[in-house]
Amino acid sequence: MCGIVGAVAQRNIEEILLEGLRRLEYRGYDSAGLLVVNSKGHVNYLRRVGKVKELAAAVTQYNMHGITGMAHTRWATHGEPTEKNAHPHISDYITVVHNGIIENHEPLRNSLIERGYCFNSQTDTEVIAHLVNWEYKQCKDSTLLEVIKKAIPQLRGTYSILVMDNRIPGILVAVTSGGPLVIGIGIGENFIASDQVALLPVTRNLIFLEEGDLVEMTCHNINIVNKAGHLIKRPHIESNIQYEACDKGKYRFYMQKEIYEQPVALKNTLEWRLVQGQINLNELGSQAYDLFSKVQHIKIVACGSSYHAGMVARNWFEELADIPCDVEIASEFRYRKSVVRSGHLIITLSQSGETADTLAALRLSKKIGFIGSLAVCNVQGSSLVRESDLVLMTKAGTEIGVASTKGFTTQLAVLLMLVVHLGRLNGMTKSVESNILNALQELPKRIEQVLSTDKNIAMLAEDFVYKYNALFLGRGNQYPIAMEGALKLKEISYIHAEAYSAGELKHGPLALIDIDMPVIVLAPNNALLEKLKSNIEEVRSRGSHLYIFADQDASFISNKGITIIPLPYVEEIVSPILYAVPLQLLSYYVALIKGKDIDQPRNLAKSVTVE
Ligand code: F1P
Repeated sequence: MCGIVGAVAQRNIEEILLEGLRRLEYRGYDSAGLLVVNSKGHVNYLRRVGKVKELAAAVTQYNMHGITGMAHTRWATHGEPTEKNAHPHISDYITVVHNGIIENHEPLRNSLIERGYCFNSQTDTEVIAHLVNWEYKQCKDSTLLEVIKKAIPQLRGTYSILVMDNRIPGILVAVTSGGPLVIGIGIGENFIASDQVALLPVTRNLIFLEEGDLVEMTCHNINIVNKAGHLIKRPHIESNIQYEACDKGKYRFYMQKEIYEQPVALKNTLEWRLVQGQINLNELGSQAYDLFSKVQHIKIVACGSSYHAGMVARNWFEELADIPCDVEIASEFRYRKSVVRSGHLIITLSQSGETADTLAALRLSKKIGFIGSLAVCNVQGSSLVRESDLVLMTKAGTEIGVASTKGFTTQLAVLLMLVVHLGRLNGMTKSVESNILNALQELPKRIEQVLSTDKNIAMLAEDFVYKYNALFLGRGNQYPIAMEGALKLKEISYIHAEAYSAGELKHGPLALIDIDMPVIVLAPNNALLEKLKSNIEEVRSRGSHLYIFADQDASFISNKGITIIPLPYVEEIVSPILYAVPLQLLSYYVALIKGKDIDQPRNLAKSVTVE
């Protein structure tokens, strides 16, 4: 993961770099660093363990200034999150920041050690710094760009890097081998970063780099050489992204705010698509009509919560639109041979649009015969949005908490609308469509009702604080929601949680059941309820405490060993969306009571930009 930002200017850039890092912190936050060179050629260099605010405080304390430089916020891949492993890494006068992984770092490190280099860190990045330094020494008259051209073929992996020679302020060289990089063009100054949001305070005039691009950047010039070695021009794009300087308002945590924003996020996602009694996705344009008329199979690819949304959508596509659909974790899909059928459409799901494995899956799909791609995404201008044939945006607004909440529920809403859109082409009746439309329209109100019972869920959370494990059970479309609930609890409260399809209990997990294992059951009143009740009895008779989320009018009664959490009635089809919400609240409150860093849980990052 990691976020990188660089600048070549004629004014002090340290605050520009720090603001860039604050906006890139979603990519990693275990350490941060910055190196700037001032107009007299003096180098200022600082690294700190922890979040960007630690670095910012140190920068102020040391009164650092500079006109050329680079900064980095890290998500550790090679080496612990220590100051020594924080970027930038330096080899004499060569400075490097890096996002991604150098896969052959070990042989390179060994060979550089043999050549006399001493390593100060455990990172793969330091290998790049020494390698560039070595190549520089081999051809003393070469420019930094020429030297880097020699180093690149020796590096394997997916990465983006910035390099500078501290002795020559005013020049930055950047390389991208699959990792995102965007240039920001200023007036007499230029910038570069892993994500455009880092650059928006200084410019909206952008150039998105492509895989294999090598860039030499000064205050007045930007030279781009493509993978084939040709000097090329890439289009300038005026960014229309609204970066919401998200303030927590009355909330203590972003995750809390984002949970409570769901009724509005859903309204924003739905409203303009539900018109005159119809679900309208005309935004997809006529190209979509041609593509959809050929669709015979769907493959959904995603990671994390987005994968769970994909599992729900798979059931919807098969049940409502009669389209065979399978769903796969992106990191699995990209490394196995899968059979692509005729009329096979790939749908990628990603809140951020930058998840490395999901992007790689999309890129792979273009080579192996899929008829087209559609992305469901929450971030305008993200790589997934730019590279997909068709895009449906969720309108959740910026999601900052690492654990996805409104990103997930709005994804489900968009997917259900897409199911109807495709289902129509496959003969879905008007009455089925209007049932779904009504159910979707009701949803924001029902979610508000769930949110208004937050005090009960906060009380329930007390029961989980001293537990080490939890089991989540669901059937049908509640099974992926059970998975999502378990993921949320793991992510932010560090309680080990597993989800099972309730029917699988007897096939192993029942052995885990005892008084120390709370069991959370998702039990809306649907065709599988009777079956689920039998599963519930199997658990109850073995001593676990059951927490049953059920329709308020269902026939469950709180009893010894059973706590019922009543939820408002919604149409079965949208119940996965509604039932996700109390599980988000539950994990939020458990993490809150345990005093965890809810928005930035340990070892995680909002955007998983390495595989
Ligand atoms: C996928 C994901 C999220 C999770 C966390 C890490 O992201 O696994 O679901 O909550 O933020 O990344 P995306 O592809 O949906 O952006």
